Amino acid sequence: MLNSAKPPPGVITAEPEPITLDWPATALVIIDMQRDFMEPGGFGETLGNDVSQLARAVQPIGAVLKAARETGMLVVHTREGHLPDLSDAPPAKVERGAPSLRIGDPGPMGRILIRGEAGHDIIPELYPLDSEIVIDKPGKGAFYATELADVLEKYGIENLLVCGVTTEVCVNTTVREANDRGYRCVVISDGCASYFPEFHEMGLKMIKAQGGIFGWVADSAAVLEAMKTSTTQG
Ligand code: C5J
Repeated sequence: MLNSAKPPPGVITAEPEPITLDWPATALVIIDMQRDFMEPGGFGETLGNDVSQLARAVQPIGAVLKAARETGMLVVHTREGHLPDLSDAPPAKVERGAPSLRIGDPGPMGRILIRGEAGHDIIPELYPLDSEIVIDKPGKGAFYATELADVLEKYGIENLLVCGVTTEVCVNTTVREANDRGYRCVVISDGCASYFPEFHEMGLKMIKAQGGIFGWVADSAAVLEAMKTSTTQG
């Protein structure tokens, strides 16, 4: 936690300031914890990244996911990826850079970043339950060209606990999209990770700077403590 003093019941010790959430109106959103980003041979590695950098987020996400499941919180998992015919993949994305394999090419976990392939799926440690929502997204943000806004509205969600990978790409993009749509976003700092530790740090700073211009940042221990002590838990 950010400081050692116990917060009042239900209050998340966060930056830039503590926040109290209406828990029945809160969803846990887990961004792109897919084999394509987390494991060797996937999209992340084709871009030249050291995928071992992301492993640190798995345990904190698992702890919050367990607590969310116990309290009946709405859980949303997202997956970045494209249709097999690449009709939803802009050429500007597919043709970019000089990766070792491009989106759609065959790799050790199936075609890179393609829906239905092994690499596109979520890692076993955080695998969604049948009752949980999985949003397939073609972009970095989870709202772009998806049904996420409709799902959140249907469940009366006003607040998002956001975690996943990578901090500065899909987590940041989704938080910015959500902030513009009026959601309070609490980003779980140790439940996010980047291939570049300095981008992780800056990605979190960008969210909480200027009085929380995009949202709040708290660690998993602070979120778990607030969930445990809250009296409004669903
Ligand atoms: C990236 C993501 N980094 N999930 N996707 O391309 O952050």
